Amino acid sequence: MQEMRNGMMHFPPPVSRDRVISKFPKCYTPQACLQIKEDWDAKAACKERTDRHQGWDRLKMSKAVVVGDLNVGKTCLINRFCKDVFDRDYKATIGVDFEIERFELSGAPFSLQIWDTAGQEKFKCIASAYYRGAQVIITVFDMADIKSLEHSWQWLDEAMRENEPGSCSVFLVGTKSDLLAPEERQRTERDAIKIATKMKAEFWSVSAKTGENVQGFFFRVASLAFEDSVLKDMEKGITSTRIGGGDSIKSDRANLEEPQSRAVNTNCC
Ligand SMILES: Nc1nc2c(ncn2[C@@H]2O[C@H](COP(=O)(O)OP(=O)(O)O)[C@@H](O)[C@H]2O)c(=O)[nH]1
Ligand SMILES: [Mg+2]
Repeated sequence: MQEMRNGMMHFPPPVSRDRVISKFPKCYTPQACLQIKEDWDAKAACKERTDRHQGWDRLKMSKAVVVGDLNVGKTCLINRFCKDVFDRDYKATIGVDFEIERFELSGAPFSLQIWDTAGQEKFKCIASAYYRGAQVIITVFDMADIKSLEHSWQWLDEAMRENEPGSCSVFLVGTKSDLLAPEERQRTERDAIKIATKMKAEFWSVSAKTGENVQGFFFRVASLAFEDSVLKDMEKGITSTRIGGGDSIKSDRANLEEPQSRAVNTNCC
């Protein structure tokens, strides 16, 4: 992202203020979550990279694919987060397969590609390139249509066929929470939590119409994807720096593996 012009280094424009995340975002419910910790594991590594401007020249980007039955609310969910609108016709963007959202997480830059289908799910023929190389799979169902929850398994299977086991974080998202009476919502959430646990997925209940939990959900996706990619880099030895007071990466990684900070459902899929 960083380029040289007239011998000067150019950095991308600052991340918009509503995409700066300094506190590690919480899960929706600890009953079906991927991480229960409350702070960034890789904070030290990230901070050091940023301080030395290492983050900007190797900008991190993860791919998130959104899947689920037709009409469950996938496009509305993405539009609510990326454009803060509901039910407006953005069909003009056909041909553009994904949105890119730029974040600043714990001081480090990070981008999330959010892939939406152009309605191919109607024919159950989404191209394999859509799923390939995803770090995040967001399986969406309509909380007012229990069949779409049952179909989540098929969508997850299809997405996983194109990805390595253990390479993705999976989210199960119930949309249209605004349509349900409180008792019905509770019942549906209980069913969804059971399925999410079996899928090793993190469950969220959202409404694109009211905006409820939409930002919280995407902040969580971005934060978990970011951490995952930093930790994977560290495992591959890409971060060759020493962290903190001279601790080696190895001992730092040992710290990361302390039980209190271990994920409940890590390395899902
Ligand atoms: N009440 C309500 N309706 C929604 C919500 N999200 C989407 N919808 C409606 O559900 C329909 C399908 O939404 P869309 O995003 O196009 O579904 P997609 O096919 O999964 O992309 C549209 O008529 C939306 O207005 C929501 O949060 N609440
Ligand atoms: Mg759509």
